[in-house]
Amino acid sequence: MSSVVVMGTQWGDEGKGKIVDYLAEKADVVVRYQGGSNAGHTVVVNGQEFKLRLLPSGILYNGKMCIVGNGVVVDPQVMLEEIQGMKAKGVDASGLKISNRAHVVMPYHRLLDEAEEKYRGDNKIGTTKRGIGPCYMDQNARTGIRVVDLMDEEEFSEKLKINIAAKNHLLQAVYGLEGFDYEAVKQEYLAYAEELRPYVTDTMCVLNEALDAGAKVLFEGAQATMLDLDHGTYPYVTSSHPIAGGVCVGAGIGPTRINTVVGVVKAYTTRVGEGPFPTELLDADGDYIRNQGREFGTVTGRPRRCGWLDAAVVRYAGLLSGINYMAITRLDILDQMKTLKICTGYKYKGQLLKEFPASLKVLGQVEPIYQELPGWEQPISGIKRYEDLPVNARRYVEAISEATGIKIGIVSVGPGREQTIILK
Ligand code: 2SA
Ligand code: GDP
Ligand code: MG
Repeated sequence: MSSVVVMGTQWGDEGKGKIVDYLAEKADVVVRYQGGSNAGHTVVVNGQEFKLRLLPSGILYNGKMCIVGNGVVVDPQVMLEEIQGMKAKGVDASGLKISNRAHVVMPYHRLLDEAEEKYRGDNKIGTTKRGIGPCYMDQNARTGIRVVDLMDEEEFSEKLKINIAAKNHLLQAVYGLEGFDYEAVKQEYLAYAEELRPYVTDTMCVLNEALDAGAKVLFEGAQATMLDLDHGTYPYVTSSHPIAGGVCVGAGIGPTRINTVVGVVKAYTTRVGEGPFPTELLDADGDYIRNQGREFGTVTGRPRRCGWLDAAVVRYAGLLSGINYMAITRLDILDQMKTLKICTGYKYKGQLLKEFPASLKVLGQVEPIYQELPGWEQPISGIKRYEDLPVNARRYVEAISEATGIKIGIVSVGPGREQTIILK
C-alpha cells in the first residue's frame, strides 16, 4: 500500500469507517477529502463503539496523522465536541491537522439548510440539516469563510459582517425567520478559533511532503457515489464529490499519486433521504433488513430505506472511480435469509439499458432485472477465512463480482476489526 482511496459505491453507510479503520493500521496518514458533519462513520474497536463525523477514522490509532482536507466543510462546534469526546474516551487527537483552506460551517448555514428543506415541501432532498449544502453554496458563490480567515480576527470580522448582513436579509425576507446577531456569532467563533488553532495548517504541503517521503496514505470517502454532486442521482445528492476523483481536489494531490481505489459495497442497498431507489424493498424483506441491520442514520437517527444489492449501481461506481477491488460489508446481516436477489441491470420500456440513466424520471421507472440466489441460513460472523464461508455465501459474493466486473478484496462479517476476511 502506498496511497489508497476507500470510497462508497452506493448511497452511503456501506461501512467505510470500518474498512478505513481496518486498513489504517498500516497507514501513516488518513485523510478526509469531502463532506462534513453530515457523515456518520461508526467504528467498533474491542467492543467499544466510536461515531465519527468530521474526524478521519484513523484517529482511533493514537497519534496517527489525520488530515481534514480543504474539500471538507468544517463545523467548528462539532469538530471541537468530537475532539473532546475522543479525549474523554482516551483517544489522543494530537495527530490531527485541519486544512487552512477548508470552508467553515456557520450557524446561518444550518438554519438555511432547514429553511430551504421546508420551503421545498414535497420536493425536499432529505438533507441531514447540518448546513452542508449552504456552506458549499457559499464556497461556489465565492463568499464563504475559510479556516484561514477564521484564524485572523480582522479578516474574519470583515467577512462575517458581509455574510451576516446578506444571510439575515435572506432569512428574514424570504423565509420570515429571525437573523443572527453579528457580535454574538463573532465572539462564539473567535473562541472556537483559539481552540482549533493548534491543528490548523497547510495540509496540502504536509500531505505532499509525506508522500514524497514514502508515507502510506489512506483517503477516507464520506457519503458515496450515488450522492456525488455531478454523478449521483441529482438533485437528490450531497454537495461534494465522494468519488475517487474528489480526492485530488479535496486533498490537494495530483492524480498520479493515487495507487489503489477500494470500493466499499454493502451486501444489500440502503439509502437515507429522498430520491429514486430501483431495488427498494417496501415489504417484509425490507423491514427485516432494516431491523436486523439496525439501519438508522448515525447522525439523524432516520430509518434508512433498504433494498436488494444493485449491481448496476456498483458497476457504475466502479467505472467512475476506477475501483481496483471491493470490500463487501455486512454480509452477516443476510445470514437468515432464505433467498437473495441481485439486480444485474435495468429495463426501461421493455428495453435493456446499457448506460446508467442520467434522467431521474427514467431511473424512477426502470424495472430491475434480478438474479435469484439461495441464502446460507447460518451465522458467519465468527468465520476468519474465505474458504470457510458457507458455499452459498461465497456464491453470493462471487455473483456480485461477476455482475459488477470488480474483484473482491475484503469480505466483512461483523463490525469488529477481527471480523474481516482478506482474500488472497
Ligand atoms: P446533505 O446533508 O446535504 O449532505 O444531504 C444530501 C443527501 O445526502 C445524504 N447523506 C447521507 N446519506 C447517508 N449517510 C449519511 N450520513 C449519515 C449516516 C446520515 C444520517 O451515516 O447515517 O444520519 O441521516 C449522509 N449524509 C448525507 C442525505 O440523506 C441526502 O439524501
Ligand atoms: P459508513 O458511513 O460507510 O462508515 O457506515 P456507517 O458507519 O454509517 O454504517 C455502517 C455500520 O455497519 C456501522 O455501525 C458499522 O460498525 C457496521 N459494520 C461495518 N461492517 C460491518 C459488517 O460486516 N457487519 C456488521 N454486522 N456490521 C458492520
Ligand atoms: Mg454513515
